[in-house]
Amino acid sequence: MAAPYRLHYAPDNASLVVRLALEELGQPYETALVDRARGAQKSPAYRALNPSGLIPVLETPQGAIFETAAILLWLADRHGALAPAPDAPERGDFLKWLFFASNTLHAGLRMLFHPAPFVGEDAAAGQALRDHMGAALAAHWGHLEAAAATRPPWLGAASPSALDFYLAPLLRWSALYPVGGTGWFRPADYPHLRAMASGIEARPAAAAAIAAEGLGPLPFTAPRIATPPEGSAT
Ligand SMILES: N[C@@H](CCC(=O)N[C@@H](CS)C(=O)NCC(=O)O)C(=O)O
Repeated sequence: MAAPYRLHYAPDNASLVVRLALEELGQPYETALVDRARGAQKSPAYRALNPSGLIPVLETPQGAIFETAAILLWLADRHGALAPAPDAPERGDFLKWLFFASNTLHAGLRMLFHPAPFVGEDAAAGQALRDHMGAALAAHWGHLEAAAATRPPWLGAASPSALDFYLAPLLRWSALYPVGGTGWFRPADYPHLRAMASGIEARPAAAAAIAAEGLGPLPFTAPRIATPPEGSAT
């Protein structure tokens, strides 16, 4: 590898979170497109990097790392940025919301977007799960909005955190997917989170991601379906 990092990505996938963090950190990295149209994330070669066959993977000098939150935390610790230091008083609060974003919010969105792995192909069962998850996810976003309203240094501050770079894409996907099924998500209910997303949009990291993945001019506050220059965004 010529650069210290290689990001295995697909446009507008969870790899976007890692791309934003790498850009913000100013770290050189290579990209490797994972061709979802061919199911390349389930290939033996990719599973050798991430046995669950999910995007992203970040190859590092210390080996391949998967799970978005783990990559964020590893990068933050390694580069001493984007997160409160391990001994900082706000470290615990930062960690609990980072893991909430990953374990609860992101995982819940996956169930909303793709109900079939959880309830099978029955359309009514899929819709029932989507209805349930929509209500649950609106509550999850409400918890994060309440946290953001307290103006902590790790959510929506002038200097963005790894959590901000995780939540901005999650806001985007909540507003976009499933196409025709986003009625549960009311952006106006989350003014502090929208302000955070607007701040992220103004950063060079977002400009780089927009160019690389075709995200549109306001990817986090007024998202539209990606038109990536290469690869498929689905
Ligand atoms: N828990 C994983 C979830 C990652 C994830 O949901 N990846 C999606 C793309 S956004 C994926 O690889 N989907 C392809 C598939 O399910 O086969 C993480 O945090 O990295």
